[in-house]
Amino acid sequence: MADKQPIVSHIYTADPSAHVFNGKLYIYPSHDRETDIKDNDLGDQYDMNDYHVFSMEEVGGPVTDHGVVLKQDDVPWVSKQLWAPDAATKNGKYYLYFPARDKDGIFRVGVAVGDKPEGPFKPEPDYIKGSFSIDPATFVDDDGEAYLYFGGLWGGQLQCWSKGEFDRDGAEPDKGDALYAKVGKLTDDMTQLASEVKDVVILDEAGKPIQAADHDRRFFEAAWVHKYNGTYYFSYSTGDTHYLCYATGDNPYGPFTYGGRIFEPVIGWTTHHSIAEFKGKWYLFYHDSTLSGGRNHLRCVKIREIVYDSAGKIRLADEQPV
Ligand code: FUB
Repeated sequence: MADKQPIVSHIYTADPSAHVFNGKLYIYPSHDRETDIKDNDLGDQYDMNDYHVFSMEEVGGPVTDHGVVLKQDDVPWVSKQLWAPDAATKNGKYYLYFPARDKDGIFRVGVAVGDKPEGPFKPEPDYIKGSFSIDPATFVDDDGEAYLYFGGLWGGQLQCWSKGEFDRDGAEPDKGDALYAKVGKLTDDMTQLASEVKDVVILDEAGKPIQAADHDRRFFEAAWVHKYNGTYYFSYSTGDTHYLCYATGDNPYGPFTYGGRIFEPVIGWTTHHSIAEFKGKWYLFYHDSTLSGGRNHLRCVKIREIVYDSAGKIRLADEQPV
């Protein structure tokens, strides 16, 4: 089934992280809002200040908006820009992970805890120690171990951390190995990193790290991990070339080998997604800017079905194999 309509049109939504909890599909998106801030490469126009949660019984069926589940004013360490969130469950609790700028303007990842998938969520007083940059994504493996992935270039500040500490003037390299997303195991209570974060290395078909100049394939932002048939899929956005790509590996840390493109550029600058199985079918959750007539910072979440071929390669269900 292909569904190219926004899941909701009463508010702007983006960066959808989808999970199935208790047999229902939940989507944790960014909540875009109007602003007078002009578009720039740091993404200042993405000036969001709260989160809503959505749920549905069927893809294409009615969508419930559970309202505001967390807002900027409730998080003591945040100064602005509540960007792309994700959620996870463990030990009967639900966790909302979110990036935002701290009081020094540095992006960090925070977590808020709730009793139900639809929130509300109570934020921890400080950000997750050792976290930085944007776009947190969680993956809970079959053995119950949970991992936090994060990172995003340019406005997401990943390039500011190349030397291990924050350097406001850090720049994306134009040659050599590309910068990597980060991954760390979460503590059993899901609120801290259990260890130092590692690089999520993406290799090409020849086993060599993807190069910084390879803008069609290098990691930019929007990390997501899912597992299909025992294989770990690390998917991401290439940013300035606007593709959604994936790479596969045999464990949650990688390395991952580049596997191909899932999605071509959408209307709007950013592209950001998640992938989840619901009622026996697999779906790509993504956004574009069609609802606002193409305004980059006013986006809408949509859903498309995906399929895997016999080699595990992903394609959209309604597109012919190439
Ligand atoms: O929504 C703000 C930022 O735009 C996200 O964090 C990025 O992934 C991009 O979609």
